[in-house]
Amino acid sequence: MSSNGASTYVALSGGIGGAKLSLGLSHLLGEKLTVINNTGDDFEHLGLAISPDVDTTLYTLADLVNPETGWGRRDETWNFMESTAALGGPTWFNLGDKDLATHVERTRRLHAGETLTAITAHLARAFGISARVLPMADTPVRTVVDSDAGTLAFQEYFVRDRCQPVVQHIRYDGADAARVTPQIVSALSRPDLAGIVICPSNPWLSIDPILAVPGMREALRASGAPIVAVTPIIGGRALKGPTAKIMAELGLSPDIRTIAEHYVGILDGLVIDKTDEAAAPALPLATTVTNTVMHTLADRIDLAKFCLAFCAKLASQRGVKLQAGAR
Ligand code: FO1
Repeated sequence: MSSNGASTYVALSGGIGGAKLSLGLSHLLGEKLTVINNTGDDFEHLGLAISPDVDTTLYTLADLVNPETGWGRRDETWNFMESTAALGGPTWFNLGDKDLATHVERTRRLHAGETLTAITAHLARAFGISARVLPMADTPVRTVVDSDAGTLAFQEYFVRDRCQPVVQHIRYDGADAARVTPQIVSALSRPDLAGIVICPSNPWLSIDPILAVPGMREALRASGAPIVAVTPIIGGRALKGPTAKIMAELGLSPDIRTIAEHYVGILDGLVIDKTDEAAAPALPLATTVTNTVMHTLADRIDLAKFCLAFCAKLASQRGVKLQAGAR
């Protein structure tokens, strides 16, 4: 067991919904939590290395995030953007003055040869975060969207074109060359690892890039810890972002069953919302029902608590099965 006997947990997260649950988990777990973040949204913009999902997790866990948008910093000023506009530079991707420092410092350290993992750990320390915040890889993996408006880099699709293009195919360029980092291997091989939580992020845009890293699925399964996911779809809709729209465009019905089928093979259990309770019995895996809508910090902590309890339940059931069918 770890230092004070408490168990450790790993969360997989991308986007704003993922960061919300990660905040709930961090309040319960502190340094016992490791968050593996999607970096498929990353891009180079204005010569800067931008890692939106990593930064959304950092700002959210540090209580620095803009509460209105869920990304960027609260109490921002926009002098840099105003001056960029005056010079005719691109302003479709808004970089606040405080947020800009994060990108400049990350870029400076990358040019000095530091890994994204080391830089992210430095930023987490600088922001006073006790959880471990990791990128999913230290080499570039880029989510690319083939659409009716052509092939788009993720932020062009998501921010510049406001998710309007019709998605035909999503790919993760660079995934084949990526490797599971030593820090992720270490977090997944701890004997006190008690559960893995896939946050309510967009499976296709935020979680699949993480699972596309060669060896990641195997490392997650080999950890022996129960793997649970919180549904990003409630009553056929996503609370935020283009999940339901993308599912329809990919020819998938935007419902719980599609999410369960998408994650089959990796999941031990699925947490669904009370709205979809009737669908639970027909799903092809262990399912549990609760309120998955997170408006307040208490909601985030309650959902996190529920996920940890679900992991414990699955682990004890697995234990019973093993004893019963002792092989
Ligand atoms: N999202 C927007 O909709 N508009 C923006 O101008 C924008 C700027 C931005 C800057 C830094 C950052 O870390 C995130 C930013 N985001 C913006 C959000 C970002 O596109 C998304 O959070 C993720 O890429 C998908 O979850």
